[in-house]
Amino acid sequence: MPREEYVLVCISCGESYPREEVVYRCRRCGDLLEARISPGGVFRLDTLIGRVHSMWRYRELLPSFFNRIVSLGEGYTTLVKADKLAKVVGVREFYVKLEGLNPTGSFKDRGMSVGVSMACMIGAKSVVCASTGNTSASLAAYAARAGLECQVYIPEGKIAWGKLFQARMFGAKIYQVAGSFDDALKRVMARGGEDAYILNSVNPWRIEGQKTAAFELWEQMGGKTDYVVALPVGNSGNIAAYWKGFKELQEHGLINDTPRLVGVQAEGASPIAEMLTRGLESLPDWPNPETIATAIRIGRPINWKKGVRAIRDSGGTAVKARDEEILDALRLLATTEGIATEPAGATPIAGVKKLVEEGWLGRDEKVICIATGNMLKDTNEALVSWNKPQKGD
Ligand code: AN7
Repeated sequence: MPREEYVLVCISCGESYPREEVVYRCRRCGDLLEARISPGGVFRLDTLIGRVHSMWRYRELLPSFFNRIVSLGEGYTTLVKADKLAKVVGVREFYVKLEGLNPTGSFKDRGMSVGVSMACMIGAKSVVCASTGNTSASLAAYAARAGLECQVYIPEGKIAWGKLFQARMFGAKIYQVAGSFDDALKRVMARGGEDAYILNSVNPWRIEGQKTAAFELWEQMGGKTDYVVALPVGNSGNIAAYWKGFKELQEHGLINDTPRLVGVQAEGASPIAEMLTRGLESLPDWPNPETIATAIRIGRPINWKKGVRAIRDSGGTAVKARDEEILDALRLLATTEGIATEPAGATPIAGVKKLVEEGWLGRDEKVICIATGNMLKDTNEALVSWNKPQKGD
């Protein structure tokens, strides 16, 4: 079978770059880049049987040119059917994808497997990212496995302890930045990756790994696409990755229709939802993002153009959830189904509840919510407010 061909293409002006060029923004117009693939062949449902139980089972639509694949067995995560939750929320079928089962406990591992493999390919000695927590935990682990030095920039005091512990355990150099994630990312991007390969989701190879979650939903749902997929949105790299995955399945004739994608943001950090609900043409300024879902405490999503395109082109929508609604959704999921996630991972459930109440989602719908991170990462007791001692206890 011929090998796939890859090239990096600007999403605005179409300028292209060789696949191994280290470039994060189009040099002509400054916009985002996308890794574009011409596959040598494609999988079908039956050709996947017996393949490795990781995202690398979809090898025809992933890079095969690496000299080494840095993998910890990421992907192929469980999709749980949640019948009680379907009843409570008021839809026909409800599923939750447990991305917290990935090696470091979040979906970021999919992107890091491809991204760190690329870092090895180009001969990088050091990798760097800004992070609200999960990206840093994941990059630190994959860098350790690959033998690379890892630097992470995090907003001081604003990431969950479990995630900070992971980055330290995996040996990353940790820099705390006064300010938000957006300030930390600005710091990383300003240095331009001169001494380290940047592995935030502005790096198109991250998206290549994360798109495999869409292939998995297609496989797990028996080749069907008659559902809505709801995801938490921070930088909006992940929702863009799901859209890329579904579009590729469509381009290769594996599906006719694509699912609608719903992006859910925490109200205090919701520039994309604000932009879409108000019909704005560009992202509103959001200088002080704030939410208990620290993973998505992001005011200036670097991938907003890709994310907005994914939501619009899929016929989906964006919705906001208040912190109390996110925590209610988390408790609901936990107590009705025995599934839990970190707060950001419960935002899609809060969003879906709202969309059912508003009538955007009909009672006949099948809904898949992506629980993006493991519950044990963020065990801040303030979250479990229902256990606060009551007066008289
Ligand atoms: C659990 O770790 O941005 O919309 O620096 O950790 O692709 O940004 C985390 C994001 C959702 C949002 N759920 O995904 C980081 C970081 C969880 C997350 C998101 C994140 P994007």
